[in-house]
Amino acid sequence: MRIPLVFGAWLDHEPGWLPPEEADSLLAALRDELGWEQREIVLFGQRILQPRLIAWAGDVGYRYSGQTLEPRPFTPAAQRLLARVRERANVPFNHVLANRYRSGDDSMGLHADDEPELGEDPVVAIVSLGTSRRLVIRPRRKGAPQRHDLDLSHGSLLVMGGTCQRHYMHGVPRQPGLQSERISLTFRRLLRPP
Ligand SMILES: O=C(O)CCC(=O)C(=O)O
Ligand SMILES: [Mn+2]
Repeated sequence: MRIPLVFGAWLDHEPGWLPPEEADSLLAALRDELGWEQREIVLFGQRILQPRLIAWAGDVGYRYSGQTLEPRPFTPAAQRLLARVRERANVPFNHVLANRYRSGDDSMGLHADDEPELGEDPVVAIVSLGTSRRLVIRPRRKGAPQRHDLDLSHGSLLVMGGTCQRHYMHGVPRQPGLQSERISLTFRRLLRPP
């Protein structure tokens, strides 16, 4: 379902994108295959542990939040999913960042995916597996209309496109009391360094 936002931004949300059995087996495979770690980031000059686990794959290094994710090969399950997401979004993604929210205490702060190596107005696709979590989407400009909250369920796909990263921020707030896990995979197209 295409959701137009203001200023040329849009979302494309497809809740049942992966059939449940396929989503189940992907969740199990990615949990095992990916090299999960909890990284330190620098926030307001202080080193803190990210409140979630991450893993990634791609043949171009990615710098974000003061850290560098060095190139790593795609695992078999991540490679299969990459091919499907590329075809569905019609974008030649070459990088995936996986986030593992171990419970409702894990989260991701409001941010935009606007690093220089993504180029102007990048399309970013998010595949969700496991427990549903709320993705909040907020306009950057105070008073601008249209905030959006979406519950991203098992097997769903969300594509953020147009000027979304220029005009909106997104994040996954804590949901205290939630005991179960979610893995999200965010697909990006990184431009190669010159
Ligand atoms: O977990 C999510 O749905 C959001 C992930 C995200 O925004 C990111 O990896 O940049
Ligand atoms: Mn993001």
